[in-house]
Parts: sequence; C-alpha cells; structure tokens
Amino acid sequence: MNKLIITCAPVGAETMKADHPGHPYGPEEIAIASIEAVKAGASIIHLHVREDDGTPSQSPTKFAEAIRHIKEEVDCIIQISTGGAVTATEDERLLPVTELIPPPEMATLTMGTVNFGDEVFLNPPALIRRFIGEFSRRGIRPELEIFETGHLEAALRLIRKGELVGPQHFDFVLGVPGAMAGTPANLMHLVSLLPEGHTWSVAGIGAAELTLGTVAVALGGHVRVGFEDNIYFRKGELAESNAQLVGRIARIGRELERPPATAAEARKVLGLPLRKPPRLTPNK
Ligand code: KMH
Ligand code: ZN
Repeated sequence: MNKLIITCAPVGAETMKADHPGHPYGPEEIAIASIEAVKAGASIIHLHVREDDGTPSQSPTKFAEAIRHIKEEVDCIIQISTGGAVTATEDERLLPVTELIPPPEMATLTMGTVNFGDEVFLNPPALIRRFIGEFSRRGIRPELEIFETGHLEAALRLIRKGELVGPQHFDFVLGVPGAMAGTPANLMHLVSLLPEGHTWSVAGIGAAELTLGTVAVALGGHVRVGFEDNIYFRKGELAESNAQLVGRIARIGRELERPPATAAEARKVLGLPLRKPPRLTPNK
C-alpha cells in the first residue's frame, strides 16, 4: 500500500501571531506544535524557527533546541528549511545545514528564483549547486521545492547531468502570489512531467491546501499542510492548530486507502538514511 507521507510545516517565515494568535514562535512553541502534528499523523516536520518575538531566524541554536524537544517526544523526519525568509542571506540560509550536529535528515532546496508576493525569493544556479554540495557532504536528503514549471525543468536537468543523484523527492508549492497558481490542472501538469522513480508532495497555499492535498492523495502523491502555508480550517474560520490540519488530511487519506505513514515507513519510501555518516565537527 502506498501510505501517505504527511509533512507538517507548523511555522514559516511570513505568518505572525497577528494573523493567528495560536501561531508558534520560539523553539518550545514550535516543538509543541510539531509534536501534536506528528501525533495527528505527520511523519515529516518542515522546520523554520523564530526568535521569541517572532522574527524569522536561521539560528542553529534555535533549530537545535526545537529539534531536541521534538525528538524527546516523537519519532519524525526533521526537514530544515534552507529557504528561510526572503531577507536571509545565502550564508544564513545554510547555517542549520553546516552547524547542526548531527545534521538533519532532510533539508529543502528551492530549484530557482521566484517572485514571492511583493518580494523576490532568490535561488540562482550557483546557490543551488553550493547547497547540493553542502547537503551531500553531510548525507542530507534534499526535498526539491518547485514553485514553477521552470524549477522542475531545472531539477530534471541537474538529474540528467548527474549533479543530483538517485531518486529525488519533489514538493510542488502552488499558490504563492506571483508564482504558479494552486489549481488541480497545474498540479497534474507538473506530475505529468515527472519521470518514474521519483516521489512528490504538494503544498497548496491558502485555500488550495485542502483541494490540492485531496487531489494528491487520489493521485498517489504526498501532502504538506500547516500554518506556513495556510492558517484556515475553512473559509473565514481559523484552524485550531497545525494538528487539526494534519488530522483532516490523515482522515481523507484513510478514506482513500492511503493511511498516514509512520516516520519509519516514510524513511523507507524516501530511502533514508542516506549512506554518508554524519560529520563529528561543524564545518567552519
Ligand atoms: N519562506 C520562503 C521565502 C523553504 O522553506 O525552503 C521560502 C520557504 C521555502 O519557506
Ligand atoms: Zn518553508
């Protein structure tokens, strides 16, 4: 059975407590939201961190604190964000990759530059190649973030050239203002371009989260939900928690014979852990 890998993104870099009073900020709040999400059916936590006042952060200390709390309570795959906030520098974005010991099992890698609301999320080819190198030195599995068809073409090109090796895990992020819209037709187009042997999930932004998540369950893909992408349970009604969003897609999965994967099952599907042993000292 193709079990459903649910990723929860409990906190991104954009949404604030002013948007949702239950939005987590510091490492402890983020850990609590993550633990609840795993108990509701998530097997991957896509992790951003914040300072206690809500400022987006790439601080390895904050990441380490959140991860320690999470791992004390539940087993899940930690996927750290190398996207961070649009204001973060390339070096800041890499900090949780280069400084965390042991390195995280997974990290995101966005496959191209994209307009992001009124901002620009900058991912030039040199940054992508540098991040691939830093990941592979540490045995970190990338999740390839695809906001546009061109990003998928760029990833497939790197696979053809041997710069990305082996089966890859893609995340189609659809509905970011200024990028590809969150429609089933767009999702199906991207899936149709994907060669056999790779895995994929969808992160629908805002109202697209539920629709595209349901389409992905039906198509055999995987799903990401959480406050990074969407804070509403339905139109005009804030979600009670990240766990509530996870619980709903888990229910839909069960109805369609795609029960949620445990972390161990998700690792099998994704080919984790990679063979490279963790480094013992940070790479300065
Ligand atoms: N916050 C966005 C600018 C990722 O986590 O890798 C980028 C982002 C992608 O969230
Ligand atoms: Zn993110």
